[in-house]
Amino acid sequence: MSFPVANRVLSRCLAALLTAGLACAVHAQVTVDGAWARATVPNQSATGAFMRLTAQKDVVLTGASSPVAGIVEVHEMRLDQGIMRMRAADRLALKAGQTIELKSRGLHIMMMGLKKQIKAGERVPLTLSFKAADGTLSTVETNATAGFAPPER
Ligand SMILES: [Cu+2]
Repeated sequence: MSFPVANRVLSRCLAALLTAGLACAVHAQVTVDGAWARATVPNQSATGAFMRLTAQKDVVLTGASSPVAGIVEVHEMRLDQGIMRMRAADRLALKAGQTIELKSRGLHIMMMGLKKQIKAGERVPLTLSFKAADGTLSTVETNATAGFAPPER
């Protein structure tokens, strides 16, 4: 079995295994890749974060949080009578083995009520919450690299 997730998650899994004997495979159901957040200018209150998500089994992204933002939501962009609008997407379904890309002008993680300026090069901690079809809840922690453009692949 492999754990293609951040070391932090893995170490937390190991801790859970050691202390409670819990199976931790459920924590490793989503891989986050290429996470970045758009850097902000002083006093900017909101920004977006983007990444690729690959689930090992069918899950739904139910929410997200970050210590640097008051509110974090999953947003989708919609063309509405010729105007691009964004709105909260309360459930984002991930199919097993299928990569979903959250990107500029598409699905994104919206961080609002920013508590500080996000400077290019900083790492922005994000916790993503998932729910599997059987009701199992899990979280994945990632660090989005701040910048004004997507990182080179
Ligand atoms: Cu948004």
